[in-house]
Amino acid sequence: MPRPVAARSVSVTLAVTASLSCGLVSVGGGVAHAAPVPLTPGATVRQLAGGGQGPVTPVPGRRTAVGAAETAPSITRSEVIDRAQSWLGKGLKYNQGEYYAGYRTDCSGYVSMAWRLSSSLTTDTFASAGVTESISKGDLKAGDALLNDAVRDDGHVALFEKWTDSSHTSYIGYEFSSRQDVIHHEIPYPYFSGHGTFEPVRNKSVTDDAPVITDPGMTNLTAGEFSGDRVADLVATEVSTGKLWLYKGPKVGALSSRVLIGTGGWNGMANVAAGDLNSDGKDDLVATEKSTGKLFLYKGTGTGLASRVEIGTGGWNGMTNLFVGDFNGDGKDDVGASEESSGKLFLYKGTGNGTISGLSGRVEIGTGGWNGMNKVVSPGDMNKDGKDDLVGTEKSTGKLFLYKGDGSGVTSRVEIGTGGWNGISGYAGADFSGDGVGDLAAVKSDTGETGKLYLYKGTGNGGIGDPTEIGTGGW
Ligand SMILES: [Ca+2]
Ligand SMILES: [Ca+2]
Ligand SMILES: [Ca+2]
Ligand SMILES: [Ca+2]
Repeated sequence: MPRPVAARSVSVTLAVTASLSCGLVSVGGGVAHAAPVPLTPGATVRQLAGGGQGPVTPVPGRRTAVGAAETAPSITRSEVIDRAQSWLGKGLKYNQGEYYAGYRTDCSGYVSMAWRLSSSLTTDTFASAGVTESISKGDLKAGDALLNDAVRDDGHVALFEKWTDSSHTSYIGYEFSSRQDVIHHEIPYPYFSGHGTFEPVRNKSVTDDAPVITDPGMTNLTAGEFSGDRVADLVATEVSTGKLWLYKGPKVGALSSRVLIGTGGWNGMANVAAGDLNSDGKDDLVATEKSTGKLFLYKGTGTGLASRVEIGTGGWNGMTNLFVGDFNGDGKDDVGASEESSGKLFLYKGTGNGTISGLSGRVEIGTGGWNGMNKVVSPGDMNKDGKDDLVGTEKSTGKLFLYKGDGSGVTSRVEIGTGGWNGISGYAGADFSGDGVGDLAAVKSDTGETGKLYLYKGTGNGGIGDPTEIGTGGW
């Protein structure tokens, strides 16, 4: 997650102009701290640094630590940085005898907070408590620290975020300094001179964040009947360009049949789903704008899409698994989605004129667990009972399930794919074959690679048949 770096554009003089021994900080005689120095662009900042700390103090309400694993619970690097960031701008004043949110308001208390330790440890106890280990300069990553492990006022610690540039002579770090309070700024490696000996250390319980794997080919697959010829089409976003393409049926998946219907920006949209929300016989798209959480309707014109209309004012980033179909049996397509926070599945009833019911009018059609499902789509009717159905993948098992529509919601699920569907990077559902039964078009690809597109035809009894390759590459 990108974060503002307050000191990034500031011209910083890294020379320490005053030798500030941490020993100057005296608890009994009042804590010596200067007012925070405003970092205005172009300003030359006189670096005032250093630390010191009060005694080891357990965090109230936390289990008394008896081992390193309990002192330092597992935490990701991005969580450490987020926690460090959370104390910025709060106006907290350096004070070895004060606490905020259970942690001591000094250098080691601040790092203890960022690492979510069960005690505010001190510079000379991080290692002896089994929390930290020494690492090399070259191993430093976000959430590690530069530590002077001297006792009391001679010790200090700063959190490492990232190198300033490839020379690795200075870094951007967080610290609770005796003279500048909580600050996020550029620090010469390993630390400002005159403050003792610093070495790079790692909290052994800090884990690397899971890599963000992007789907490099086509993403946000969805399907519907856009061209008015009663043959379903596939719609997908090209990751490299953010363009939206329509792959016309019956040659769904063929590059030769694709038509540009969105010129850019579609990488900023999520939860793209298709259905006819204005009852004109042509399917429309709905999609969430990631930056605002708004839900938009893009009416299908038969040859492309009309300009978008806002149909949900916000909060749609908290919803996933969007699908469109008629799930209350009134002949009008509705929007369904699962709520990430509660795992509930909701139906937002379609009015037939392009709008849907709001938050107050939504109907719960699934009581929980839907946040454990992935890629929920409505391919139409899968079992020839005339009612739209849902298909989705269970994240924990990779199994594919059918949830039959019953006119007021969906019934209990039936397994229609025994596993491996987590390896499918995306799929869309519609009747591609023209037999009145919903089918799936799915991309099989290795992680981080493009793949091929396959058609899984609906059998008519709710299941799907064996895959047929319909897109040879780039998916
Ligand atoms: Ca329409
Ligand atoms: Ca309906
Ligand atoms: Ca059905
Ligand atoms: Ca079919």
